Amino acid sequence: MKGWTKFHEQWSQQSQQFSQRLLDRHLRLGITGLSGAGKTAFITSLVQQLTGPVTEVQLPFFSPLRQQRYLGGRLQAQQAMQTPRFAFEQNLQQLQLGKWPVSTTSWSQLSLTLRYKPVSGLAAKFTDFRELQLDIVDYPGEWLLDLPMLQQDYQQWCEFSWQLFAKPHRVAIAQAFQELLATTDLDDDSELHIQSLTDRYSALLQQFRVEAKACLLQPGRLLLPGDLAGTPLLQLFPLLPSQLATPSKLLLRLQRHYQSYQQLVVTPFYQQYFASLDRQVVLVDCLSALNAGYHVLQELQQALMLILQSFHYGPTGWLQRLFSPKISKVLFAASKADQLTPEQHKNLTLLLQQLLQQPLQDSRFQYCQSEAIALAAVVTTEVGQVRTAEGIVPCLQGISARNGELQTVFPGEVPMSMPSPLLFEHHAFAFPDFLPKPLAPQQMLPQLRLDQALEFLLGDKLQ
Ligand SMILES: Nc1nc2c(ncn2[C@@H]2O[C@H](COP(=O)(O)OP(=O)(O)O)[C@@H](O)[C@H]2O)c(=O)[nH]1
Ligand SMILES: [Mg+2]
Repeated sequence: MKGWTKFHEQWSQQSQQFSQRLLDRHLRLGITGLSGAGKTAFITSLVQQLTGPVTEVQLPFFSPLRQQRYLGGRLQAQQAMQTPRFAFEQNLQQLQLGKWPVSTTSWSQLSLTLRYKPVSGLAAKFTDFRELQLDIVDYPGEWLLDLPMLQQDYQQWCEFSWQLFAKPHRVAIAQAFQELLATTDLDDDSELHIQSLTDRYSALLQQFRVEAKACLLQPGRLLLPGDLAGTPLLQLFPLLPSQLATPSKLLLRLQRHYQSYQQLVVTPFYQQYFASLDRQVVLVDCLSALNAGYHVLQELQQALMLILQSFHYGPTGWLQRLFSPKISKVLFAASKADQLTPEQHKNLTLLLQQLLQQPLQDSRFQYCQSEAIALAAVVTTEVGQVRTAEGIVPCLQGISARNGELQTVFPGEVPMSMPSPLLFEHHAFAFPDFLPKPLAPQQMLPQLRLDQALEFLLGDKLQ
């Protein structure tokens, strides 16, 4: 009996390895990032690079291409019917017309088949080419910040939320809602009452986002409901910490809604999107955060920490089993590097590393290979020089997103480490937004370091 068990164990181990090798032909890439980090632009540009005519593609650091082994990629025509398809063609068209793609309101996926010649060995001798299936998923960044809610109960979430609302960049905005809650009847759990408070809270979240440039906004579905619009699941807002100690009808209702939100919204989102990811890109827009000031930069760091922690701990054990051994590489990328002159790119990478230093300690990412780079999915600027009283300084030229006119600017320097509050008192960062340059339909989007990103993410899988 013992021998049989042993044999059975060995056999199942071997068959597991075998199926793993088969799975090697299939890679699921997750593009993660808060809303506005640049995910949609990144996916569109990446897919164009991978599927464009091999002769046109400019990716010197992508070894399969450099070694002339990359034969090209194509979009898979047959995709599961129930899976929404990433609007690659529409997004690309927008970019080629000189506009940014519209912002994402739901999740979608795209599958590509990449064809390449094996590098050496038996496979190279006996096969003309091999194929790798690459699945890429896009989703609204707003939903990402729901993940940390799995680690809290309703009470903890309320405490956490009101701590956040007390921060200097938020406190004044939150005041009216705080006063409203303080005078509300906690024993009125009527539909009308809960809905009107929810509406006020969701308006507050929008105000936080627009006026304070806040990024840590929960629950994400109140900002972007997707297919959940109008469901009772979305009747959710944080009561004041002082209202949590004594049971009330409203408290009970909100606790129930919170639990349902965790079970019926966040956990399925987690399973659907993050289960079976092999590689991950985490895009971070450091420059907008610098523009918005010290507290927003701090909030960005806090949001990243919460997200990375959720990957590590997950809601329950099954998640750790699913994820820990699976994601083998994570690329942390500071997006929109084309908003800087080239000599600032190094600082941007260093700042990103600093921002992540705290979140990365004690996170599961230390167990897999990671790299930090500064990149631009779509380069919108040209680099030049201007002569000033101080000598020759580098500058950028691009189409201003503010007025659509050609603009020449020196965007300024990026601090290479977490700047102090004091720095923001004396200095306002103002990295400008540009529009993409219009292109002819066949032209490739200009990009920066997508080849390094691809080499890190796919190079070893296309050997
Ligand atoms: N300069 C520059 N801006 C970018 C780039 N990628 C995105 N953006 C800007 O960031 C905004 C949000 O990008 P998007 O891809 O929709 O972000 P998502 O919300 O993470 O999907 C765009 O509308 C652009 O204004 C880039 O590579 N360079
Ligand atoms: Mg998007």
